[in-house]
Amino acid sequence: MQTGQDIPQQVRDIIGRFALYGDLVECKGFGNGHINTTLVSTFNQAGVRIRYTHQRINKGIFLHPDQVMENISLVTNHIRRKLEECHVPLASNRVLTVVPAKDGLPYALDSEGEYWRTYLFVDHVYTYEKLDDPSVALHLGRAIGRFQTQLSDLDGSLLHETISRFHDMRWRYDQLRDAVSRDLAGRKASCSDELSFLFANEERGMVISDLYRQGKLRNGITHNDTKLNNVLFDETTREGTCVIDLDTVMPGTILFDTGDMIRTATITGEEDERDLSRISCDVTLFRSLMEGYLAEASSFLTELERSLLAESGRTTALIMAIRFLTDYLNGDIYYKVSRPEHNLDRMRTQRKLIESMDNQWDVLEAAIR
Ligand code: ADP
Ligand code: GN1
Ligand code: MG
Repeated sequence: MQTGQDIPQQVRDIIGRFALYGDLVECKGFGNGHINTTLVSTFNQAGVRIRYTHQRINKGIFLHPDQVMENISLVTNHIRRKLEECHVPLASNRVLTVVPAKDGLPYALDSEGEYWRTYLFVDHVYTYEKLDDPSVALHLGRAIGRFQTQLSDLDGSLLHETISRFHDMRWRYDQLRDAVSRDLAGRKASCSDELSFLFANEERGMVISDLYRQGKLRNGITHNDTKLNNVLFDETTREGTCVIDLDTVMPGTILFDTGDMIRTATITGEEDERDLSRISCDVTLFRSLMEGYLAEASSFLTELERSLLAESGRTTALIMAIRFLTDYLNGDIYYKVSRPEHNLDRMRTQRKLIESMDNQWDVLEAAIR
């Protein structure tokens, strides 16, 4: 943590471009995201301490950060309006609040041309990297179902596609094939078994992606990154109050979101766990997650969507396995890594999760029914 005069001038400069009052007294790195860089600052505003989140948007991944911020402003304003219409108290705990830059834009550029944004810091919340408590799974399911309900009447055509073909399974397999044939990091031989697994699952993996492409699944607005640690849980009520990390909010099928929620909430270990004996799909967590989700979403789910809920979890674990292995083969250019086999380890947990789901498939389907 940097306090007072220790805060580097570069950080002071970028924070100083936002419309914030008072004196910057502290700043530190925060969170476990794979993509953006997050800082939390503390300001003294005439004796009251207040915190903000500042994020550098990863320009290598989000090629148009201004469009990302346009989407986020649209979505957060829409949700805030809904909360206000329904007189829900404490809206700023329940939806991200974008703090504009001094020129009124929802982002600011630093001296190196990097894009930054600022949010109010949501305080008195927990985030989880993995779950073992079914009641948290229930709250997560509700939070994602509520988020989908809140966005159900927003016109998807107003949103930019911030990463094109993000959930397109065919394209992900093409990227994997490309990475295998280039073998840029010379790692192909070390993952032949993992590659066989992925190619053996190709046909089944296409089911949701193809139905979506053929227009057989509704096209709505989806978050596209509804992993467990992108939901903030209130310390007191334990409710999943605020869905964050909105960079990938785009048009899509709600199954992209149920999928990531199932993938990250039902796995019994962390995404990069090396001891695979700790990884499986926890049916008790799955049941509670679905109970919470369906309590919010039953009213708008179609029969087809409902029949594909378990499949969405399997599909998202598969697409993540493909993306992690592709990045491993490419020499770790996309995800932050802290060891050479980090992406390979991540792929292996997803594979183990899929195998565990397959072993309990009837139980998962029965839980939804
Ligand atoms: P990434 O894209 O890198 O995952 P996130 O937007 O998810 O970035 O932020 C990383 C972490 O920072 C989150 O998991 C959460 O713990 C924390 N965080 C982000 N924004 C806020 C906020 N407004 N209030 C409180 N915590 C936040
Ligand atoms: C990334 O930003 P973060 O860590 O929440 C990734 C997601 C993956 C996830 C895997 C823009 O999410 O798609 O599901 O890692 N985000 C992007 O943990 O690629
Ligand atoms: Mg995140």
